[in-house]
Amino acid sequence: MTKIHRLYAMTHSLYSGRARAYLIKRGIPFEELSSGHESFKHEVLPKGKLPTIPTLVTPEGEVIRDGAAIIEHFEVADGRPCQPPGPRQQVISALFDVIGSDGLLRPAMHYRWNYPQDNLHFIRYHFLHSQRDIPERQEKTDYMMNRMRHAAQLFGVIEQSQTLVETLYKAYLEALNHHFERYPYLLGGRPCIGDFGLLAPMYAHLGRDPHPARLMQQYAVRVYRWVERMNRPDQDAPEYIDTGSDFLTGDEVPSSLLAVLRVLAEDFIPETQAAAECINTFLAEHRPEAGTAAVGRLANPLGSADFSVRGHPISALAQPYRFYLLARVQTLYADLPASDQTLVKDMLHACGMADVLWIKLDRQLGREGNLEVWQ
Ligand SMILES: N[C@@H](CCC(=O)N[C@@H](CS)C(=O)NCC(=O)O)C(=O)O
Repeated sequence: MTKIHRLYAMTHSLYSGRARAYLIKRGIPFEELSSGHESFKHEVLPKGKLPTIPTLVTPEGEVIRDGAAIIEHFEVADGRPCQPPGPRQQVISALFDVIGSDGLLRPAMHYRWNYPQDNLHFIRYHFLHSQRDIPERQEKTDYMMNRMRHAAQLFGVIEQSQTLVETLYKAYLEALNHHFERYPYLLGGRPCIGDFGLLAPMYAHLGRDPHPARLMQQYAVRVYRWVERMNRPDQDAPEYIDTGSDFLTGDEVPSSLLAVLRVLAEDFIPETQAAAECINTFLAEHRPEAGTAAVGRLANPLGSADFSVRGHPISALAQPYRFYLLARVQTLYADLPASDQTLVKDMLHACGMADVLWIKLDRQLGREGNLEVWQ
């Protein structure tokens, strides 16, 4: 009998899109359940530790909370099928995973919450139906929606920054659309880890909520198709006619993809720098014991990263998770022979992303019992 995994996830959830697409593309049988399901609270949460989605329950009953951990579980077991072989491609793939997980929260939240005339009815349906049909259902729905609306501000979307957020997003969308004119996935004919990470903001929010989905359909058809493609088990790339079904040969990273990173670097680099400073100050002041959780619910008390982009100040929640994933980029780089390091460094210099190799927290992050912890 086929072994079925249970994925606790929701259609409108940003991080769910990443794990779901991975399971679909890898052909791993699963059923999706809402975190509003009775079993989540009683059977899953005690092992998952935090009520976040996605959380996976394996057929053997193992509980894995966190999208990156879910993907890592299968990657380790199956010989890393979604990691490209070459050093440049590996670093690019890992970097897109960080950017997708933590670097596009402002456009995702802005386009969801600041166009209520187009989005509200649609969003409310999803929030409402993630609650069980109990007497407090409406109240709980309002509470959850207000909490996420507020999160948009915590991530740096306020009235004064909205125009900048849109300008940066549109430049990125245009560059990504240009990249997909030649390639169905980031690195050629099949998805890498970075495709799954990038899908997180690009599916539930930017590719599905009415206002930004229309924007994508009208101005970035190729990106819209990639979002669809990432949710299908086959390659779904008929329009490319003669594309291969593997990563690009010769460790090639197309210049069109570096152009996308050049746009993203504009806020990703100063934000990463400022977040590291903020978290390092927190670490110096609080000296958390080894094993202390480095992840919490939103608005955890680490403080905000203050930085500016094109002369506009932005203040955004500093989250250790960005550095948990960034450490993977840095480990990949550190493990390379010197000649390959030079190749990677030159590539990242060319797109304004070289600093991702050096920006570090003063303490490392690990994972214990489904939580990211300070080491
Ligand atoms: N690092 C986690 C983050 C998961 C996460 O924050 N998920 C959101 C939904 S997109 C959530 O469950 N939020 C509920 C909460 O924070 O209470 C992952 O990548 O899976």
